[in-house]
Amino acid sequence: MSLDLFNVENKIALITGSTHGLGLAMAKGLGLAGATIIINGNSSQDKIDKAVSECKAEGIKAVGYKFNVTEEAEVISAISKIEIEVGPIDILINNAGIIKRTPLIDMEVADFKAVVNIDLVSPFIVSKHVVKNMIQRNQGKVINICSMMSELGRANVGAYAAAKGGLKMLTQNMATEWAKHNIQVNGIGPGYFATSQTAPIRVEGHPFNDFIISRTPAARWGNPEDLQGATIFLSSKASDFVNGHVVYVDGGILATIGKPSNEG
Ligand code: GCO
Repeated sequence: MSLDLFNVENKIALITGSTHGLGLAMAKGLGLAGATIIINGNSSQDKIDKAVSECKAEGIKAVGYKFNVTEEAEVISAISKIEIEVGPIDILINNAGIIKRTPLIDMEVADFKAVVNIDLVSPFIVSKHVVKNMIQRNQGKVINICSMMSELGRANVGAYAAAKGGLKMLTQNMATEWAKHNIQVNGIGPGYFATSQTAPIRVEGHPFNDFIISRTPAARWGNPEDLQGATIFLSSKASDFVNGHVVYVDGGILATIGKPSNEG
């Protein structure tokens, strides 16, 4: 079997929210496989520049663009600039997202809307404007970063679960509408990974840390690099007939109801 199937050499990949964490890890995975990666963030130019420098130090072709994925005018302008200055976007990874851990009964409506706006509405906004060009070229790859919360509820992350559950269905609808243009839309559902987002619940001895270790058959938190294989698969020819699926990279969490605490 030709490894050309997984070739992303010289493809151009935009990864939203990729200055750190899983977004940066997925970007590096594609970059180390030969793609040109576009780092995006909205918090600070310094963070974008640092991420780009980090990639370049590893021999990765990388450029950075600062824009707010929730603001359609900024997205339209940024995509136009990228396609002129870098080239046509072959791969879009909608990774930008936030989480707010608050019981629903206590959650402010504004906070609920903020989570949904970034985690669900922005993949729609960015995809709509990137895919317009992919349709013209009759090819493209879109990957939406879903979550365990695309399938399961968890106390105190209701807005996030609503958004990520919606993102799974949006992935299926995007696939339904765009597959005829040779655009494959799929998702990646990370399990519990060691990132800044999970740092507060990953502290040694934190009840949630112990819970995740026992709830995950692999008995460990994911490392961001664990996502690079699925990212390359869904970004390459190898997935040209894969549409609307979420590939869960979760150490087995969704495969099991778990085990009694007294079982080894
Ligand atoms: C949480 C975690 C999760 C993970 C991931 C699981 O508070 O439950 O932050 O949301 O980040 O999304 O797939």
